[in-house]
Amino acid sequence: MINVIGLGYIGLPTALMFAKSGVEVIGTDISKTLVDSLSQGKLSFEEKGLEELFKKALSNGIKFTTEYQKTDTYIIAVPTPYLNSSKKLDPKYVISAVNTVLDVCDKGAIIIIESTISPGSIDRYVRPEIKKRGFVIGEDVHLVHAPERIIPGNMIYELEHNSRTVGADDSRIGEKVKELYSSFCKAEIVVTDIRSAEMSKVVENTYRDVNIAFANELAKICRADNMDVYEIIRIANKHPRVNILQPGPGVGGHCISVDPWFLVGDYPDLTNLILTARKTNDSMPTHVLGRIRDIMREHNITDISKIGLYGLAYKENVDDTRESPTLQLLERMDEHLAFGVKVYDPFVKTRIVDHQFMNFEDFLNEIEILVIMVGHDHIKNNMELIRDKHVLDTKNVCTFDEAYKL
Ligand code: SAJ
Repeated sequence: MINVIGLGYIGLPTALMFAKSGVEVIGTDISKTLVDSLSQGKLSFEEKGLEELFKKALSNGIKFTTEYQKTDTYIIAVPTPYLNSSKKLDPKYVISAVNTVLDVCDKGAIIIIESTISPGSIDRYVRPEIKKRGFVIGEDVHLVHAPERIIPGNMIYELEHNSRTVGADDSRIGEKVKELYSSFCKAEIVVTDIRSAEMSKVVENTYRDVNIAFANELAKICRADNMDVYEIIRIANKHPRVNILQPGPGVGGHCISVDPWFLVGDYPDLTNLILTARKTNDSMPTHVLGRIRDIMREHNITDISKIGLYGLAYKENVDDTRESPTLQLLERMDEHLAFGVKVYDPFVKTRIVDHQFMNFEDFLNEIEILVIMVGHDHIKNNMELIRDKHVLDTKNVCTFDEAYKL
């Protein structure tokens, strides 16, 4: 039996995959409301294929509880926020989960940390905590770091098909954990040490952030000369060794916009490129604001309430709004501007900002300038409804030439 601790965006699908594959799973979360609703068969977020996987896991007997279980394997997938002031990892949830595991576990238990942590965190925060409690690591408990790589929007497929990393102190324990993940992961599972597993995870997300920043900088360069950045990237990508990503209104989500800060926080003198990339991506909502002002000027529009932002999620076809470029943009608009601006997202069904509409047509009826902040399929399928607006298309999804670009 395994105990998966933290039933959020990563822990829940992982627990369900194990259960679907026939592993006995108990899912634990501190939120009683979440545990109750999962026990009643209600999911907490939307994701392609999750509903079906959930049904299968329930029929295979997965249980949800707020209590940690006595078992031999624990998977910790709790949040790892960073401290805004220092940009360093805040390990409080991981530490608290590890401590509660120590309260209940048997001798020889394996504690697998799946949460993304900054390189060195296990040495810095987790080992001292375990030692303080009088446990001998490698005898009383075994430590493993097994970060995930799944992408929201395609999580279930990627859980099965992405390669994974398992970092362990003891390679025999690493092999044991590899076998456990092989129950659902069909791709290569690399066994390494804990420091390498921590570092490679953060490096992967930082690589993507730096590459998106390059595309975003190109968008600014092309705007300065009134050139079409998408055409430039399309042509450049014909080169066999060039693969430029897509510019956009900013980088959101809880991974790519967060993990590079762990490196910047720990190695401030060695991370010029990474820091500049972060700043470039963080500057994109301000760039969008400049483009909105251009359009208002061009069409003599002064009424801010005629602006509509389409999309609150951090990217297409998901309902997750963490660090979303739209929220960053709203924060940066001065109070006067933010006051009247309208917002709509078909995936976000609870009201989280002022002037948020729940109906697309009502939203369109109120606005003259439509800013596409997220390229949901929904907007791609509704092009005919937006043709009469001044459209600022920050995601290059419009099929008509009149749309303004980044
Ligand atoms: N974005 C762009 N241009 C692009 C690609 C993405 O502006 O060409 C933006 C998106 O719109 C979004 C942000 O970047 O705002 C991040 O989106 P994403 O789809 O690149 O990545 P995430 O945050 O959903 O998931 C990432 C993935 N990491 C990598 O691709 C290296 C995923 O594999 C990780 O599992 C996940 O972080 C995580 O949990 O760490």
